[in-house]
Amino acid sequence: MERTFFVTTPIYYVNAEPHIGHAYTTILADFIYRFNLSLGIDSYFLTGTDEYGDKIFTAAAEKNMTPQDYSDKISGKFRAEWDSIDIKYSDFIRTTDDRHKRIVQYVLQKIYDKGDIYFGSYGGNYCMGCERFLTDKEMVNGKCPDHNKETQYIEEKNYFFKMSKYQDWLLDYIDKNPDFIRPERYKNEVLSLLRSDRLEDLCISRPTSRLTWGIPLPFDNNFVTYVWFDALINYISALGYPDGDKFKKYWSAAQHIIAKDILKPHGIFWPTMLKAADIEPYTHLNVHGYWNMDDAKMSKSLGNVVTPRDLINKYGNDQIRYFLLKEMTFGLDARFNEDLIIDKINFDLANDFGNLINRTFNMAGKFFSGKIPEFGNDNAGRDDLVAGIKKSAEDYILFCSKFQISIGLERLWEFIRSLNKYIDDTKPWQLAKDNNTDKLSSVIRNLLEGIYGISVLLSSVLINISPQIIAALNAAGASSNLDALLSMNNLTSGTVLGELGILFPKIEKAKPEAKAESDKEKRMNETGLIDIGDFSKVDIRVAKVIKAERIDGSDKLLYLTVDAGQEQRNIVAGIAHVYSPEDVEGKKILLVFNLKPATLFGKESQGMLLAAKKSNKDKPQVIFIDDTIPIGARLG
Ligand code: ME8
Repeated sequence: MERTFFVTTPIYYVNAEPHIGHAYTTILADFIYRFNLSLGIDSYFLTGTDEYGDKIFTAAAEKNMTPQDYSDKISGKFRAEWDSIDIKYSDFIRTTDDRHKRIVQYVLQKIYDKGDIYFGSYGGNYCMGCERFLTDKEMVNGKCPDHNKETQYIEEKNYFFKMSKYQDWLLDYIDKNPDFIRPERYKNEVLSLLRSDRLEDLCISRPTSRLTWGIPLPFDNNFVTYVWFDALINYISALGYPDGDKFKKYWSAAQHIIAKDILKPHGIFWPTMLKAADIEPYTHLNVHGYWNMDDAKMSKSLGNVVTPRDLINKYGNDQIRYFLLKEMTFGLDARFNEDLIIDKINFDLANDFGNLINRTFNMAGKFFSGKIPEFGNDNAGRDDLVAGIKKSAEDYILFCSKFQISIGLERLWEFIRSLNKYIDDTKPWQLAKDNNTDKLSSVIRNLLEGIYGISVLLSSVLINISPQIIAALNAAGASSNLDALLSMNNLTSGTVLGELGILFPKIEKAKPEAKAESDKEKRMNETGLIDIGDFSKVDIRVAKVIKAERIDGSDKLLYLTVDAGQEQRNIVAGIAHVYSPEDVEGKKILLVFNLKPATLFGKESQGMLLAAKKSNKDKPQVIFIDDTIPIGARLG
């Protein structure tokens, strides 16, 4: 059967306008959709808006609008925003679409007829922001920790979905399909929720006496459907479940992308709902972290919301796509500020890729009148370049397929840097001086071929600039098939190169800050001292080692799973020659929480355990922490 691919974003609530957090998920989905298309896979990309429920009803009332008018307006803004930044979604679903309402009712009826929906009474703490009841464990000081708001105690008669019936099935399914939820930390989070408690049944209705803005239950019109039960079904209603061709074609290849905030509905509610409705589970749930504005969560109430369009107008669409995809390590939170964007543009795009293109095009202009030279007879070094692009391209494809885009891009950049080094090593200007046209032709041709290969591979990221480069190489009609690409022999000798100009202009940072920064660095260099601001950048937290195991092939490394409070982390620690796994299991340690992850012996280390040693010759002593200090406590 032909390979297919189906990617979804969450459908966004229409109580807020699109911001950079929404844009990230949507750009990531757009990237992965184009990336799969470029591999020749028949792909489909769904996004949309979530329009029912208390939250939307209240937001509309505040604006003196009907919920439908209000939803039309904000949903339109999402769609316009995505159109303006060239998001190539295949379908945009709204939960107020008739096609969606019909299917929600169909699924409800199906599960009801099966006996998995019953009528009962429930009292619980309801968070309006999450649109769900929170368990006691999820609340902190009587508040929802995500929304920092008091929950409301609500008791009423309602319909319930027998979610608990599917708890064991789900545990087993996740065990048997270890990549079902990825990265691993979120799988572990779902597993620990499933293992720690008996699942409660899910309340799936709201009485119309309290809320009318919802889809009526097909078996009792005194109730409307709970917004999460309705919203999750968008992923199949858009495909025309149960009989639609798209459902038949794409559902078996479904991959959802969400941020960690909505893990529970997607990791627990949704698979159990699918199971109850006799529908195959999705293939993967891909969970990314949060963009934080210099460590504060981005939110309307904090007034630090960044709109995608403003940023793109300022820095360019391709530049922002590259920044977002490169900066966030899959699964971890990332810091967002404009200095970081400027650094990525200046270093990766302007210095590395931009310079490579400028230098090569300039030399081709100067030495070959702007024409693509033939390969010469002396082509020393070409084999290394061919091996280099092969390795980079394969890694790029491998990591991007697993949503580890930032690692994939890094691998591609290794090839870009190697081409820059090839220029420095072969010194084409010297070859020209020596009249060594034969070797010079080979060098310039190899460089142009390399630029072509990179541009094709990057065309799902640099959606405007890659085609410009390819056109300037007169290669719009050349093969973009991977094997052809890796042969580094795709261009036509003798054709004239087009003009490119500066593709990635360098951006100057705001002066006063830059100066303060360099003054600070100078002071630090002079005195060896750092100030409190520098120290506070290091986030050190108390964590408890849940599991420790040796890493095959290394006698120094232990692989630890630690509970860091808000989340579990896996870390690689160089202590196996001093401590056995049993020595550290159950102990509390200090963890550098905001260290960029690194991969050692094929394992990702998501932080660093603190240990001390007097000199390099001594063995490390782990700093164990008194059991009275709570997990997650920050050092400072
Ligand atoms: O939860 N960083 O909609 P929502 C990264 N309607 N991603 C962010 C982000 C941030 N700071 N802020 C938002 C809902 N997002 C439901 C979904 S699906 C059946 C129903 C992104 O408008 C991220 O993808 O609150 C997150 O999961 C989503 O927006 C939440 O969107």
